[in-house]
Amino acid sequence: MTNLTLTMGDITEQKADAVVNAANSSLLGGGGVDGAIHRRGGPGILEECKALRAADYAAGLPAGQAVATTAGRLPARWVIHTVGPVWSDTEDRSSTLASCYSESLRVADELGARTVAFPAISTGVYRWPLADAARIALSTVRAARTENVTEARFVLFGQEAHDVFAETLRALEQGAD
Ligand code: AR6
Repeated sequence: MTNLTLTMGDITEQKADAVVNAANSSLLGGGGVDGAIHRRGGPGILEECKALRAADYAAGLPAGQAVATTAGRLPARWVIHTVGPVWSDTEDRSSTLASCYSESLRVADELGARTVAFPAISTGVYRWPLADAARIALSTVRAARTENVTEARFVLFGQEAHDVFAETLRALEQGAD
């Protein structure tokens, strides 16, 4: 059973076995969480991402999937890179967003990670509305069954995101979903 916790802060400062990166399919870096992780974690992460592209993901990592690399100089052992869906007004991509969380947890579990820190995937550059993203993220992690992972920690970047996640979690716990 995974204990679900919420905190406010910068994901690159989290002490956890694994931190999840809101990457893009290229795995070669970007802005937001991705930029911060590569900047702070150093070049070792990009080297492993390039090797993954060359070996297994010539066309890039598809949205909804997850792969692990070293965490470089971050206070973590692994970075798990996952690619969120871009928000669409016309197409329901919720199952892809849910898959980011379940696949990241599956990879973490395989690695033997006990603590995993997640950002609010797709809620920045990819424009997913925060409350809906929170509902999908929290319900997916609550439903996941893990062997090794004992803590899934959501690291929210600012008070507003933290409040939305806290309110959504309360509602889910009260069975109001
Ligand atoms: N720690 C925790 N959360 C953060 C941090 C941080 N250091 N920085 C931003 N956030 P985003 P996405 C929040 O844009 O929407 C990149 O260019 C942010 O406020 O990082 O999945 C990639 O390369 C937001 O709530 O990820 C992709 O191209 C959330 O993290 C694209 O952006 C996610 O924002 C992925 O977009």
